[in-house]
Amino acid sequence: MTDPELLRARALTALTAARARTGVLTSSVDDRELTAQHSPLMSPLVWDLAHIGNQEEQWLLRAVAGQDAIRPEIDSLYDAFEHPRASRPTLPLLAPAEARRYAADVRGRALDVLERTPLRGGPLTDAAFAFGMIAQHEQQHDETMLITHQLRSGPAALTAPQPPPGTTEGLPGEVLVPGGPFTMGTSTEPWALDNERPAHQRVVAAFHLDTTPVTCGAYLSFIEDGGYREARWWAPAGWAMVREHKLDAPLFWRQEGGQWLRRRFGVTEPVPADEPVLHVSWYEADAYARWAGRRLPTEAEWEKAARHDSVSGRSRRYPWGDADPTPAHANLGQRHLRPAPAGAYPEGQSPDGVRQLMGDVWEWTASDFLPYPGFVAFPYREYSEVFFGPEHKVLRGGAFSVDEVACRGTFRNWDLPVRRQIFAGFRTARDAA
Ligand code: AVJ
Ligand code: FE
Repeated sequence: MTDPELLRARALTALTAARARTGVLTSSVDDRELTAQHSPLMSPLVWDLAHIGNQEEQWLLRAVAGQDAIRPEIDSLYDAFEHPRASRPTLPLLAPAEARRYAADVRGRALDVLERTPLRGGPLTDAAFAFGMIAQHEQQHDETMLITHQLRSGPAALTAPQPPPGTTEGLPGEVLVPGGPFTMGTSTEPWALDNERPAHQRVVAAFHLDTTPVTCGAYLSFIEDGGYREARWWAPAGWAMVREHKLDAPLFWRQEGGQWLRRRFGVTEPVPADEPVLHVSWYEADAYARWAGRRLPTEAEWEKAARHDSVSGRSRRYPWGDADPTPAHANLGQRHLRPAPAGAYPEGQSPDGVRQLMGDVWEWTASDFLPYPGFVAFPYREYSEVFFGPEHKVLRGGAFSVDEVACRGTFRNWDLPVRRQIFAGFRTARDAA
């Protein structure tokens, strides 16, 4: 088992990094904006803040340390299943100053618990997992809050340095991923969530996968070829969505004087042709792939491309190997507030030469969100299990918006196929042979 002091240090680092990001996202706008609803799809930012504290209270202070509730009366306000997002602004939520105080109070106590609790690692029931789960949960809400920032109007509130350059020049358009069995999922990754478990064998036939995510430039060709006007490219429900909402481009794009512009975090700019396309629904990704004579990869194909090393025959933690991500491997952690151009991050490529599998944009897959054989819900059914079924599609690989604690080769995200506000793009595949 791992050294308990190392487990403690890892938990402390992850919790501290998450809270620093939460601080940036909740202090870069004023109190009025924190309590406003910027979109019916999202909570007010102040809801996320107190929900982060409330989950930490429930899972670290009460479940791990056996403490009594600090404020039992607020639990139901911050229960995501009791109140849909659109209704949250009408609840008697904690005001910004109160929410900050509450989250800080919980954190102070959680760090005391961390100091006193023996950590062993290993099974999910060990406290080491609970700390990792809470750090991930906060980072997931930091991504949710970043989506809210993207949806708000008004001048920019967040800034970040540009991502590294990249080019597809000299790269093949697609890569052959060999067929055969591989190990999908994990039974050993310490902070992997219930839906990533257990490790099991899957057989995938040989297929070709795009070397990089589909770019805005390629997606523009689909638009200009009348992609949004032809039913034959679309799944029936996708075509209905296009008609009902009169869609003609990704979310946040608009045309002006013959030029496509895109608004991002309060700044409008020309659509960059070499950047992975972002803010497309599953239906748009699926339609583009059909138009291109290709298809979306299945979730198993995506994971094989990202983790399988044909030399050792082993599945690794990341495309580049087992080492934790560094800024040279992938665009993660809101370090940059946009994807890097296609072809960036050569150090992060897979053994077969697939680039940008981790970070930059979440990638829609063809697959429904379903449990792996042997799935056991932990710590509660509402984390993953209640979402299993054909209505949610799986996204893989994480985006610039996701921290590395909430992203790995086995990590599974899911959403409805109509969703466009998430930081989602895609890449395409085709059968070999
Ligand atoms: C895994 C991103 C779909 O935001 O609904 C946050 C993560 N779960 N709080 C979501 C989550 C509970 C979840 N996603
Ligand atoms: Fe949550």
